[in-house]
Amino acid sequence: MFMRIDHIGIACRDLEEKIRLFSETFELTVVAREVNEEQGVKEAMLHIADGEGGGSYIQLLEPLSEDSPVGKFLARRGEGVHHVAFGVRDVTETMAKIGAKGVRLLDERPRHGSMDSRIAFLHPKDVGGMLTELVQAADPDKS
Ligand code: V0V
Ligand code: CO
Repeated sequence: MFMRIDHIGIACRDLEEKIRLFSETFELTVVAREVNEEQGVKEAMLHIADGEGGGSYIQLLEPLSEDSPVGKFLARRGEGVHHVAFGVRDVTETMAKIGAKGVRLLDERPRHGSMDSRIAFLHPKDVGGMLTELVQAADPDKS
């Protein structure tokens, strides 16, 4: 079902500061940045490696407001791992498969994600407390 870990999302109070920390500590390069109003985040993707169907990344996330998903997470739990995202070939098909197992889908249809991916979230309470994201890369047949 999953081809690779696409990214680990990290909730940050200060995106620029965490970009410096991760790029210096782990020698990673920022390959994309975006403000995603729908998701309430300003984010940066740091490339780790390439895998089946696309790359894998660290995604650094700064909230656009306190009442956004990442803003609420920071208030409740502080900085740290916010979600794990798995690469899939067909996000709509995977949503249907997982939804049929009784896991709540937080999105009725795929949304726009980083680097023109299509994304959907699963409820953390239904998968062991881990906020889970499904990612269909813009071109899953690349690499
Ligand atoms: C909340 N909970 C979490 C969690 N956030 N558990 C694990 N990981 C997280 N990140 C827990 C929370 O502690 C509660 O548990 C319970 O879930 C329900 O919380 P709630 O107060 O009812 O709900 P909210 O309002 O905090 O919302 C939580 C959810 C929300 C997960 C429903 O954050 C959501 O819809 N997230 C999906 C969208 C998102 O996260 N976008 C930002 C990334 P207790 O305390 O009751 O036990 S955008 C992104 O990744 C992009 C653009 C990309 O990859 O391209
Ligand atoms: Co993400």
